[in-house]
Amino acid sequence: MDVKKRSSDPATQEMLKRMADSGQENAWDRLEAQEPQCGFGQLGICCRVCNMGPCRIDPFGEGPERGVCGADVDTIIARNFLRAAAAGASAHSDHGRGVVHTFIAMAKGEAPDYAIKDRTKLLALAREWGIKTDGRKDTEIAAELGELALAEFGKSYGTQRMAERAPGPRKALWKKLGLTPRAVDREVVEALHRSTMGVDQDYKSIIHHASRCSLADGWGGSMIATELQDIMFGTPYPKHGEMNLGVFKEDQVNLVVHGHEPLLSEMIAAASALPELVAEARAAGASGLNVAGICCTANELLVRHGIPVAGNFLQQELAVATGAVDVMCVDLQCIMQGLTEVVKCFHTKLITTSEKARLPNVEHVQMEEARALEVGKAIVRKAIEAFKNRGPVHIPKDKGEAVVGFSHEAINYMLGGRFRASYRPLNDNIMNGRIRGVVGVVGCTNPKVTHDEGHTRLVKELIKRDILVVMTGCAQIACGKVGLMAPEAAALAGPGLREVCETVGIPPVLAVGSCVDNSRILVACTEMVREGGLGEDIADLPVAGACLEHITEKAIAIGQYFVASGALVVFHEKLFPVMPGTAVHQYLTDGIAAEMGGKWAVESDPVKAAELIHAHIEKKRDALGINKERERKLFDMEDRQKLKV
Ligand code: BF8
Ligand code: SF4
Repeated sequence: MDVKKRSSDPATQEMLKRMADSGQENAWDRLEAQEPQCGFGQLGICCRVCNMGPCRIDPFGEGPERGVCGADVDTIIARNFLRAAAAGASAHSDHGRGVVHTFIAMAKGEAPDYAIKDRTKLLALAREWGIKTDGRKDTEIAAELGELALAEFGKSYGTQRMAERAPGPRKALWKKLGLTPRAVDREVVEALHRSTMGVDQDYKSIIHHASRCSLADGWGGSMIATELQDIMFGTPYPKHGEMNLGVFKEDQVNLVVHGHEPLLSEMIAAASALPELVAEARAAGASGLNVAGICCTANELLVRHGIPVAGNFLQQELAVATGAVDVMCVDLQCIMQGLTEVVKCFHTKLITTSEKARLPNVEHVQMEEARALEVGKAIVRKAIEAFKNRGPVHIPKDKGEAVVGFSHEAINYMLGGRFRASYRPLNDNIMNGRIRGVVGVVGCTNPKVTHDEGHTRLVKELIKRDILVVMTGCAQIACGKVGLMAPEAAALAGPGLREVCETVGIPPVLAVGSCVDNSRILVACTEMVREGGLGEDIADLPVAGACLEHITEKAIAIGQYFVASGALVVFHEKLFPVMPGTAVHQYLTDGIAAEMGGKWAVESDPVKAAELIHAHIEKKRDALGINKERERKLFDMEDRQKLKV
């Protein structure tokens, strides 16, 4: 086993060796056991939509060219793509709906442990949605806002309210193309309907709906999740954070929160700070209580409270294998069933908390919003109890220091200051060329490629080229671990970006949050357009998105909503589930740009991906006419030098 091929992260390499020596299995081992994986599946050319199948198309043109129903290769790929986007949109949006339910309960006084933490945001969103705010109690406003937000998931008529935020030309384009997202549920149901046997069989029409359904996620379910979480838990502002397995403390009770919905983990974090529970932990022989996160629940707590992150998706089993985790408390999404096996080798107590995400033979403590803090306390007590049974531990030393929490409001504030918060300085620095553009590097970590390496190498290459990077998800954790989100990382940036970072006091890589927080990037792009000087639409901006290690269907939904919002999105060539050389591949990576301004690109090599993105950004700059400006300035300087001679 070559651990360096499996991961570029030293803590992960260390734990991989340890697990191998102890005969414990993890995702990399199970991937090896699966090999060779089904090539048809990888290329998206296997259909099991109906029971005349499963059908597969021969990629070499020697076998069948159509499924039993007559579906061709493009239809089959597009249908699989649409179903993935719909599943991804469902996951983000069902998380969003869960948040709205708790939000309404909070507003009605039925969830007393939750409160309005960001009143400014509550009022701003209420006004945006036409809710009367004068002379009303905050909770009254919140209750009305919550009901309107809930309707966004299932309303019978109309389109997503959040989509109104998009730049004017983008909204006009969506309207013209019939892409303005309606209710989230409707888009998802229609996606499943269209992709059943014998319905939509024109690949462009199928991808068209993948756009609409994904837009209902980005400009709907995800954005609602982000906004309402901000109101209830606070909008992120810059703070210190630490990331990697080295955040575990040998002498403390370590409680890991893992998943995506921060509703309960917020309460666990609050409970762990209560003096009575700290005293109980001390009485059990620990020096304190240490809450750390994994996956996007981690990102949520990190950007709002600076709670440490133990690792990203592929590190969940490794965290248990340190022997230092007393409780691993999971909510939903990206929770490997493999955890149920690895906990058998340790004292670690695995606890599920959402009725939507159960694991066989695992203790379930149901999250209840009416008594959420009590549930949080009960889970902390279970961790204290489990601590007493702890065996030997092995905690890798590695951890990265970072400054995190760059919500779009924080970027506004950092750049413009309290009294003139604006994106003007960012736009100016893009226009004067110090910053060439902005790229969102997001998404998962996949064992099929070297863990973390795609993200970290790509990001280093981008900042070297004076491209500001914004991050979410597991990619954010990958880069945080290696110090790319520390202010000192400015030293790795090109001279222009470095100058801006040092002047403003930001790192060259900004941690924005969880995967639903990709909606913050949509809002930031819209603000850049609104600020002026960089075109009229997101498609005009020198921006792009990238994910070189994607796993989940959620990543497909995110990619497609960025494409349909006008951005270039780069995925790893071998992980993109669309067979090269097909009409649908050609469409997604080229033809779609003529309609939407955005498109997909595929590239396996992080350096080449950075070059591709840089070239795209320079093309956008040329089109905006802002590169000419720079050339003129350089010419002026030369002119002056000549004069001196
Ligand atoms: O929603 S990046 S592996 S944890 S899916 Fe999952 Fe992918 Fe990580 Fe967050 Ni996003
Ligand atoms: Fe085969 Fe068509 Fe059924 Fe798919 S829908 S399994 S291609 S018959």
